[in-house]
Amino acid sequence: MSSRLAVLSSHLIHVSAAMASEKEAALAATPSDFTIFDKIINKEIPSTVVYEDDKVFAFRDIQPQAPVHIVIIPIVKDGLSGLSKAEERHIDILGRLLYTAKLIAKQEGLDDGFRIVINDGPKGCQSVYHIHVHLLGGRQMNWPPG
Ligand code: DGP
Repeated sequence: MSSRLAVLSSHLIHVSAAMASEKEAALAATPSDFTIFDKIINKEIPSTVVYEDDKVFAFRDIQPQAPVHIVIIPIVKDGLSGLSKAEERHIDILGRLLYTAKLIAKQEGLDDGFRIVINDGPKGCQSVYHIHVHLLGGRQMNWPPG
């Protein structure tokens, strides 16, 4: 199989996982050093990029849960597959992700509020093991969350 075809077929497998319920996708996910988000950063897989600098990359979620749903990730995750793996050296990455979320919320016009979500592990419905922040907005959020 050509490498391009291999990338495409692994993406289709991943997208179909994303189309299953979030819980099923989370249970199917296996932590690995290299994830689909590396392909998105490298633009091997197209995405709608909303923000990019030398440390952070942000794109629209393929399965939006709100009118605005953006995934914000560090370009170098430094072993930070999820929040539960955080060590003190990751403080800069974690702070940068949240600060960038605020910048993007402003850019998206979410002046009346927004929600930040970090899913962690199978019970937290994490499906991609590259730390990421979800920025959701453009509708009234509910509490408690599901
Ligand atoms: P989580 O379930 O918290 O691990 O969030 C991962 C999110 O990533 C999920 O909401 C769907 C999104 N996602 C997965 N694959 C792709 C993709 O190929 N493109 C885009 N734009 N988003 C993706």
